Amino acid sequence: MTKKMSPQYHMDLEAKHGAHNYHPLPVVLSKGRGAKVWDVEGKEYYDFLSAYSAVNQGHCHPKIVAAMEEQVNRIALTSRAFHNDQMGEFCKFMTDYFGYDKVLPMNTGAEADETALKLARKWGYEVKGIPENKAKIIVCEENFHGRTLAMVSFSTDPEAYGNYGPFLPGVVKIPYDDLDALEKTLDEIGEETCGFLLEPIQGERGVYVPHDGYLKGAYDLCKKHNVLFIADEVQTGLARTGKLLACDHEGVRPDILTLGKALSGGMLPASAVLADDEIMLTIKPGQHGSTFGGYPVACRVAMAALTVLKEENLAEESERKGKIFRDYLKNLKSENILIVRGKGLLNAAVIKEKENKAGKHIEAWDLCLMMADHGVLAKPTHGDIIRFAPPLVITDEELMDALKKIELAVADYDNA
Ligand code: IF1
Repeated sequence: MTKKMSPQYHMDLEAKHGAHNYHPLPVVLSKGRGAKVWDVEGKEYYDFLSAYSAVNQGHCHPKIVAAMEEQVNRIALTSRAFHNDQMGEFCKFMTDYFGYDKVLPMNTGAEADETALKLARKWGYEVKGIPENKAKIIVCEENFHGRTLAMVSFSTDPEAYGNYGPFLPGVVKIPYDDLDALEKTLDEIGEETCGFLLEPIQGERGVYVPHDGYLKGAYDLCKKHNVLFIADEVQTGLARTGKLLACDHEGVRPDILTLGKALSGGMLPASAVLADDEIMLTIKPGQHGSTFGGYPVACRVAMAALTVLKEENLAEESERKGKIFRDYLKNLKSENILIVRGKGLLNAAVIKEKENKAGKHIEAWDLCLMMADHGVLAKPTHGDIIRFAPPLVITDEELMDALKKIELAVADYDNA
């Protein structure tokens, strides 16, 4: 084996010269196709993370790659100082696809959520009539909306916000999945509140699914108090949970919708905010934007990525395969799998920590290492939860094969 091919070589380089802001599983990937990835030594794995749901359409989807290649060879970036011949097509495509008056393109999920917050505040002052600098936004405990300062100001996770203060004012945090808390808070501060921001399923919390009726109930309370219902579908959107949007499960149409991740099928950072004119047109030229937001490559890639979702019925596929996945895991009846939950192909299992026969404490991380040995990649969250989110293009055969490998890893864990 040459030095360049050794996984350790790459991990050492990264540790020596890269910031230590992540703790990845010890695998070094170099190729991906569909639901599979390969490491630098050629070992094959099923990808059960999908880059946190950014590659819903599968790795290197040929139609998305083709769109990207064609565009980068013509013109990649114009900035928004000039028009380009993809932006208008993209805006029409997006607003038809999702049913909103307007779209505002950004790059990352955090930027889309920042944009939603800025829009909500502008709307709060200019349409709702909240007195200057008094606008409040209501967010949920245990949320994850990104890593910018405003987004970590929303966070209740000390890992995410610790020693990054001072934080953004005007943020009110309430428990998730609690309509009474929302009602009480709106009764108190509804008049100066511009928006309520939530994830339809809390991803980082460990795929925490709220009770049926929560989204609709929250939406109705927002309407009663003239507060914008803002859905962060950066992770849950784009067919991941078995519908195009997770809000579709309850027939709720958010006032502001944010998308990211799979909007580009994992090709590049592309995010978007959708809203109707009353909200979106409060931002005037020069008041918000980004160098790369809506650049020609992202526009082309996003249109291709969204076309693939429909052409390949990925929402229906996600719904159907998600049921197969959860049923299989539940039927394992392992004493170490405490809970299996999720919607579509966004799932998680709560893993019991234990002592192995050598008296060593083992937990979800160790099960992930065992799964990697058997050829399935997934990542733990919060120490005791494993997220399972394969690309939605995974075939039935591949899914059964992956489930058998997961079963072997669970048996290793049970017997450890
Ligand atoms: C990391 C979690 C997933 C998100 C929602 C906005 C963003 C995210 C609902 C920001 C990002 C990521 C980022 C990734 C880990 C990850 C994650 F575990 F932290 F929660 F997916 F489950 N809204 N989620 O989930 O999007 O700015 O990153 O494009 O390493 O931080 P971004």
